[in-house]
Amino acid sequence: MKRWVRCGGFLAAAALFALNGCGGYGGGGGSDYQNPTGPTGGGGGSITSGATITIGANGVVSPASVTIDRGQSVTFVNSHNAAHDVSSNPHPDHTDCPPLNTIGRLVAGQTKATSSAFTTARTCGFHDHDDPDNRNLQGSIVVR
Ligand SMILES: [Cu+2]
Repeated sequence: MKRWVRCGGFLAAAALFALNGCGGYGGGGGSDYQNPTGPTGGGGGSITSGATITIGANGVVSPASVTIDRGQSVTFVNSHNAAHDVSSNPHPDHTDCPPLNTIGRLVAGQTKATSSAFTTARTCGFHDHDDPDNRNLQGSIVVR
């Protein structure tokens, strides 16, 4: 009598002998865990940017306050001729709104969106970590 252990054969046999080393069953998925450092390749750009904040040529953020919906990111544009390090309040711990810290250092001319979304309804203040007392480089994101 022939044994029914050929892979891809009779479906019932395949199910019965799935543990017999046929492999390939139920191996899909497994890619939905959160990458703690944010997307690096695939998956980037899937978050909608709810607002854009520009550091102007005059070194002043504009607008200083924006409102976004939960689940959105924020885009920062550095049009100033110097680098800035966008970080969450409070300085120096940066603990209020972790997505803001994914901006980090922006060189002159660089545009960057937060790589994670704002998921908590709250007001997120930010500052330039290299110049934390400069009110021209401070602002807030209202997450609703
Ligand atoms: Cu800081």
